[in-house]
Amino acid sequence: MNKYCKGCGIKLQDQNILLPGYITSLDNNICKRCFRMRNYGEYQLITKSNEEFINILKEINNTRALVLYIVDLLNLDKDINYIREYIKNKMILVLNKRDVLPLSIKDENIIKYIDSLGFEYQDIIIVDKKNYNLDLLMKKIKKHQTTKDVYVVGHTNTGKSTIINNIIKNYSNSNKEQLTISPLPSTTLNKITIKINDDLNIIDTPGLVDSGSILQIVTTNLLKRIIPKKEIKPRTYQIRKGQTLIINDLARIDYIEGDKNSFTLYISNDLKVKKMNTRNCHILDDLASKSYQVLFHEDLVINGLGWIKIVDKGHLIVYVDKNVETFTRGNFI
Ligand SMILES: Nc1nc2c(ncn2[C@@H]2O[C@H](COP(=O)(O)OP(=O)(O)OP(=O)(O)O)[C@@H](O)[C@H]2O)c(=O)[nH]1
Ligand SMILES: [Mg+2]
Repeated sequence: MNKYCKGCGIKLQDQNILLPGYITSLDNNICKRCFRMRNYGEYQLITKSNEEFINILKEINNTRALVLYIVDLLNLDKDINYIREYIKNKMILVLNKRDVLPLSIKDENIIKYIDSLGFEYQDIIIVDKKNYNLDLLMKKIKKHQTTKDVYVVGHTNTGKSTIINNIIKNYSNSNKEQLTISPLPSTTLNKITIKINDDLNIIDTPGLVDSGSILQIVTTNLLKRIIPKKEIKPRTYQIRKGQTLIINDLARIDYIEGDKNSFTLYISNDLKVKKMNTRNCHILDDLASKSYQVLFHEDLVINGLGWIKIVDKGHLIVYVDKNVETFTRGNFI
């Protein structure tokens, strides 16, 4: 059988129910895993190697095609430039999930920050799943397109398939088949070519797995609480040395040394935060710890969870699962 799932791109097969791509009838267009995700919200995690992702990038690099590089504004990578190691194509940098960042932040300030990271692009745009700037994105695609094919790349879960679904819904007459989307990593498993019209094919790709993300180590229930669904309401805490913040029993930040400081948390509204004295606190102290001397106006990022905007310099210790990456950067907002 040489048929591929219209939801995730996996090769379909009717031989083994335990292997990916299984279908019960040759008439099915989507695999069992996509069917269950779409109809029952039942997620089956498939672990993908990043080697496949990199091979796809190399293939794209051999074409002249325009690339949409999708970045999740809430989970800005430590280094968004990594993709340039593999592809030199013309690119539109698409900053997604605007809807969950506070509305009070101006788009131009977001772009100014991204520009300070030195990423080279043909164009840049801020979008979200509610079609914010979708018309403008289509105009920009038309302007920069070099061939019929336009590839969509980026980390897993950044919303690549969601954006393509919105383009299908709003711009395609010939094609109404929707891609599978889900809050779990590695939903899309293979390249999928979608004909939007006679002049445009959009090609969805599987995302690069971020092994340092907290989303890789939590249960599906917790994952749903960590991923913000609504506009984040930043939470500010006045902190003195000797005080500790605990984020939903997932991460702990001790303020060891420094003047009175202000920590603003940009995390899902569904996560609980506690402030307590470090001296009496034994919560999470068996987790891996990392010490940071933060400078004036820096963020502490906990990959997948969000970030803490810190106003003044000081010494912190962060406790979080050893597989979760943490780093500091200049204030994003
Ligand atoms: N709040 C918000 N959520 C979004 C947005 N775009 C996508 N999502 C959510 O992010 C999750 C991942 O979306 P997908 O479209 O499956 O992401 P993907 O990049 O295709 O992921 P892979 O196929 O795993 O590489 C889903 O739960 C989406 O509903 C957005 O603009 N805002
Ligand atoms: Mg996808």
